[in-house]
Amino acid sequence: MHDLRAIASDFVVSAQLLDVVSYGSGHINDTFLATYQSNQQQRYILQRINHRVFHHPEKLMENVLRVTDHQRNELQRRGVMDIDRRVLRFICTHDGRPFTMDALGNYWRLSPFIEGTRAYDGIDSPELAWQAAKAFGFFQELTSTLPGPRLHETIPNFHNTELRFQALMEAADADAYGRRFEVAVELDFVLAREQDCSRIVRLLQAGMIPERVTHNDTKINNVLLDERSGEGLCVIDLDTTMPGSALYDFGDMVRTVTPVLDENATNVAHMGVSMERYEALIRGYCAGARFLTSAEKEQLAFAGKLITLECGIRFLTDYLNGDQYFKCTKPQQNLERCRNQFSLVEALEQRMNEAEDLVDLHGNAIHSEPPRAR
Ligand code: ADP
Ligand code: GN1
Ligand code: MG
Repeated sequence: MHDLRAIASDFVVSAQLLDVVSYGSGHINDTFLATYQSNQQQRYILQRINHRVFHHPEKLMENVLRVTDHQRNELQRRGVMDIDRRVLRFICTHDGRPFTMDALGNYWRLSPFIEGTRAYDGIDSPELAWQAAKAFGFFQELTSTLPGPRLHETIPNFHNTELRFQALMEAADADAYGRRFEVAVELDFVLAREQDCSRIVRLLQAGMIPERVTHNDTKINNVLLDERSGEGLCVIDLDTTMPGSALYDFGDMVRTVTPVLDENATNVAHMGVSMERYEALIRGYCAGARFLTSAEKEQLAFAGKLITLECGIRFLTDYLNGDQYFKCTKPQQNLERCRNQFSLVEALEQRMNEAEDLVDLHGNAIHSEPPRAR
């Protein structure tokens, strides 16, 4: 579909391109693994930025470079050695830009593949949950000192759950694809939780919780862990790094680390939550994000449920709108994804008191060690 060799040749890499293959499981961008040969093999991630979703890729890349440059400087200042394994780097084009455009108006970027690491689509181990959460928390700690103007909002109102609720209601009213009759149960599920959609947005608007530079897509496969030691090394997929709330980042970790079934599972009657991994997440995140205020900590447990509800709302809205946003490989996939997320919302609701107790127990302690295996 794309002339990947021609695109790759726009970037300054002094090696011969061997092959380019599709890579990863993201829902938005197109990701490829490009292998080059010089004295030895070198691998890179070649990525098409989805400009139907990200309307201003130049501004997006400006954000990403500001954030990664700052993080690199901070790590240097702190005497960290293996910085290239801890911060993404982007290869310039022959005319000095961090991305190229193809003849069809697509935007592409190239980043060295960080070897000896792994991104997990789901994890069983509390220790890895701790490592991932610590790395995401540390990412926020590093960006908290970002100088200069406010970052661009690459997708405005991305986590404004109140507006996500409204968008769903509008899609249901319009019913452009005649699918509303299939989703009556799901719409009732959301209507019963309308108040929840406003809670964090209102706290932010009232200044009760602070706006921070956050990642906003802290899915577990967006952090690279060291293949051998499991250490959380590098936070990736920085397209939505912009002003937000720390709660959204913690919430998305809960959404993707604690469920016993992954996001694509359809046997949702078996959905449940691993409280062992939940506890590890709280401990890891509070170890990395030492700046959290007590008002934020009070909402941590709720945030997990909220972001899961929001994600389900987004899948359902996209289903009603004819699957325009998330990549799909089969019919009704967005509806299945929505049902998966809503079953997780119910499972999280059942464990809410326990989750709140865990936040009370660990929220103020700084655990610098991963949890011990039970
Ligand atoms: P998407 O927007 O498609 O989710 P990501 O930037 O998250 O794109 O990349 C998809 C996958 O590619 C990741 O989950 C990870 O496995 C891998 N990946 C991306 N960048 C790198 C990198 N620099 N080094 C190693 N693996 C990477
Ligand atoms: C998308 O691109 P990816 O797969 O990391 C989406 C997230 C959703 C996630 C659900 C820019 O993330 O917001 O939570 O799918 N990214 C964007 O799996 O919309
Ligand atoms: Mg990703």
